[in-house]
Amino acid sequence: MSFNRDAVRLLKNIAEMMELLGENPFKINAHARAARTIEGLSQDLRALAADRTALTDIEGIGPKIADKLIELAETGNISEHQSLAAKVPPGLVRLLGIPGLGPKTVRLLWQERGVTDLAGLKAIIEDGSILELPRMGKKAVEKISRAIRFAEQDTGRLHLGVAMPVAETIVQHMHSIEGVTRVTFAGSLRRGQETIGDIDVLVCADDPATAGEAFRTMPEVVAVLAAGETKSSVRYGLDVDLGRWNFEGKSGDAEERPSVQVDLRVVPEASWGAALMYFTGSKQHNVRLRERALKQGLTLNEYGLFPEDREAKGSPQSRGIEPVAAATEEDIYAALGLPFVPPELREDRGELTLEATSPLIELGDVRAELHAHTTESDGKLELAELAALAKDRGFHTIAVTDHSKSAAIAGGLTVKRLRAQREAIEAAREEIEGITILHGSEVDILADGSLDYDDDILAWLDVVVASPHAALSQDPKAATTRLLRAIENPHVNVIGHPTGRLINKRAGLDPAMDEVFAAAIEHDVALEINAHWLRLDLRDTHVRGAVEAGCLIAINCDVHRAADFANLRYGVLTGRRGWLLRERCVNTWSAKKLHGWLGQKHG
Ligand code: DGT
Ligand code: CA
Ligand code: CA
Ligand code: ZN
Repeated sequence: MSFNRDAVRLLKNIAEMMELLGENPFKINAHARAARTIEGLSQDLRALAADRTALTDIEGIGPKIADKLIELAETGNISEHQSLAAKVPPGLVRLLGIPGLGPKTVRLLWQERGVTDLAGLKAIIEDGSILELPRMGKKAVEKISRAIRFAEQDTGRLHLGVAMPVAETIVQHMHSIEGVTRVTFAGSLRRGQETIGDIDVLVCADDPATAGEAFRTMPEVVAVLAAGETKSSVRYGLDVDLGRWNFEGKSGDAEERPSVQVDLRVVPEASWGAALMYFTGSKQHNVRLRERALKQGLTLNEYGLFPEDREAKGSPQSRGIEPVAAATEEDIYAALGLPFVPPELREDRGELTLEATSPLIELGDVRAELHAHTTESDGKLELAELAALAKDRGFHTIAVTDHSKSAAIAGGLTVKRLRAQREAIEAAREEIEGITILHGSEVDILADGSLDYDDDILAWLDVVVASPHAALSQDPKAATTRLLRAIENPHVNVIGHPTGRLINKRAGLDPAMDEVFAAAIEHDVALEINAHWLRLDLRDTHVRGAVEAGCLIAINCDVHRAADFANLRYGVLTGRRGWLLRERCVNTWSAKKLHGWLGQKHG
């Protein structure tokens, strides 16, 4: 549905350029709304574009937008888009992606100071002239500088949750190719890293040339970078909107379709395990394995684990030496005297000394969601829909945790609305059997660490997730004090997305994590791994620290819409990267144990 994708991109871009030109808000909104509508459509609009009425019948598409879609179908472009693009410098649109810079401000920077791109913005920050503009105080400018510094570190690595579905589609495609006997993805993606540089795919094939050809001619391939006998590399086009910010510094063209590099390697069936191990990495983990092999008089490469033969020249496989192990990863680890190391742990963080194989958390262990929003605040699901979806996933408990009153833009609930919600929940409990619906809140942790509802309200709820949402650029000391104060509240069960970071977008809080862990243990508070792939907060290294300190962890999807439940896997991957054992994660507990634990602080 490349037509829908192009339509969304162009309409969004039109809305942004209109904003920068200060045009009529209703017009801007009509384009933005149409773009959102089309994003959510499952039918291909190109098929409808011959029929104006069919287009305007779609809620969110008016007659003017319909004409533009027809124009796009007929000519491949929208003339209004082109005339706007002639007026608005492309670098300016990208500035909108910097947190703290709204359209009004960017417009002002452009009109009053001639700023047209990031370099221009940095120049007026440096010479201080930005401070002469209205609403541009020292604090606001410092915030923008920080956002710029952070965004400049953005390496263009892809979010885990964007890369994973792409890799799965490719794996599925390669499976369907005649003569392909094995397919999997490896690399950082298999290790569940929060961002991915490129996607690595391994296959076994009767005919490597056919497999390579099939890979390079996938419809989404936008460029072929390499086409060797056993190795191919392509750039694969993405349908997701990565935001304007991701393009800065790479291609000056905000219109260009985002893409990711995918490497394919065709490997021999007999050395599948060795190849999988090698290309899963990490590089540092592989180095440790090779060191260990050498100490045992063995040599490890992507073809197998071989007896070391220092005299001979050339690789062991080229001399027809039989490997000690090669077919499976398990065989190779075993031959090295090691238990199987799950991919998520292969980061050279001490995993080779791991003895006990107490069960790491797995996706199927999770039986409760403790952080979910409904239409009462900024969620898209009605209470009953939310409960039904949680039940479908086999959960025994779903906690409804809409936003608290300070989160005004997110539709935060006043105490009065919170009380009314209790009645709706009680009605839903009557209707829906087989799942416990808890009434909770995602209560804002305000900048000073106080919470957004009074203690009597927090006590009255069934569960409290306390999260920082605003003031996320405060200094580490203030951030520590803030989180400790929230943890100390006698009614808080979980700290939601503790740092508030957004991967590649916002650094978030930087508190003294050891103090946070100690307080969480003392006050019996679980720290959340927010499973959304933009957050993954706690991050893997924080989870590791928390687990080592002895904290409880919650893995929550922070559900806003049905699809968010599927993010759970990313939270679990992150937990595993932090060596999270099943029993330390409260979402794996039985209903009885979980409700008992929550109940200590409520009712
Ligand atoms: P990425 O793509 O930056 O997110 O990270 P990886 O870990 O997927 O790295 P990538 O794609 O460069 O290579 C995939 C794996 O292949 C890597 O984890 C280990 C292995 N590998 C690739 N190149 C080398 C190398 O030069 N030496 C060693 N020891 N291993 C390598
Ligand atoms: Ca890779
Ligand atoms: Ca690679
Ligand atoms: Zn939330």
